[in-house]
Amino acid sequence: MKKSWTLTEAKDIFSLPFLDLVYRAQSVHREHFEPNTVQISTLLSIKTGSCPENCSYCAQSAHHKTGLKKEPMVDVNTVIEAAQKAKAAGSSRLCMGAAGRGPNDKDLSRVCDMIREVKKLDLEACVTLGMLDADQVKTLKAAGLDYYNHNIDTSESFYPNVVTTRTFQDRLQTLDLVRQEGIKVCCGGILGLGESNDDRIQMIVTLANFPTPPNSVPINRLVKIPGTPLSDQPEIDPFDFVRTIALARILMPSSHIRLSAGREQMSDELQSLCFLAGANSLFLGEKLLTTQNANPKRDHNLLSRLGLKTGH
Ligand code: SAM
Ligand code: DTB
Ligand code: SF4
Repeated sequence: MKKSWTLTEAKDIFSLPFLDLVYRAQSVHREHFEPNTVQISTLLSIKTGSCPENCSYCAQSAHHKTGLKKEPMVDVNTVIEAAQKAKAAGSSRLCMGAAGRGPNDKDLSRVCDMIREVKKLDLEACVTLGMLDADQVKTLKAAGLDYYNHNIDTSESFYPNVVTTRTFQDRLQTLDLVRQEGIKVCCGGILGLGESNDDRIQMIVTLANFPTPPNSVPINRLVKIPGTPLSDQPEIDPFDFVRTIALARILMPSSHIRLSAGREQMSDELQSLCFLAGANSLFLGEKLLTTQNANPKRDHNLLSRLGLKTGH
């Protein structure tokens, strides 16, 4: 039977001396993955801005004045071009993100066309569209969707500090539907929202205790967006950031842990510590959804200096 983690067990691991923690995470990593390989995904925003949700970190929420230009859903050709470029750059998955509480029928049908085109290019397809109902999940599965991204973002108790237009339970419900339909789950969160280490630990325990842990766990470091309530949020202690990655690796040994948003503002050394702590996936490409990603040249250079290969 799958192990269910308690908060106390997780806190004990998180509080180990830093070197013991990283050593343990790296040991677990080596038992489950080829140690010098990172999986690469590329992001594309397919519908941008004017979102009715009030996520306090997000550039796309209509509740904040971020100056972002609203863009309607892109056409399928834009996706094909982005997918070809991503593949040529060494990416194995295209992740398409749409602003909004959930998709309408017209959007969903176009997203299904996009998924089919991405799959034709022999890339994995991931989408993140907000809340879904059971029929929408079935429609996406039928189109060949590999992964659905839907983050829990933080602990259940801190969640109302971050967004109030939906609940943590709403998030879990969509995730259950996706899992039950046999679509792989990509689910993680953001560090640096003002949460405590206990919130970070609780978030990782929640993910690890899902009926099956997410196949992919994106750990984002807050990208501070001017005009959002979190624009002046103090920086998270980098060692606490690495500790959270290590905990995720230890509690979810077979999941890909993705060092996601926020890499542009990280040193090469901090990113390397994250890899040492078990992160084995990243977003490659000029842009995340609305903000700059780490420069691809810098990324290729870093991977080469560390002797890291790209793969699954
Ligand atoms: N609207 C959909 C949703 O909320 O599920 C999909 C897009 S949303 C932008 C995807 C995820 O990106 C969020 O759940 C959050 O974890 C992450 N994210 C958004 N803005 C961010 C920021 N400024 N810094 C770090 N991560 C961010
Ligand atoms: C995830 O966890 N991070 C990605 C992806 N899933 C969709 C998005 C990061 C967005 C960063 C802020 C921006 O570019 O707007
Ligand atoms: Fe909308 Fe998603 Fe941004 Fe929240 S995170 S405001 S749901 S686009």
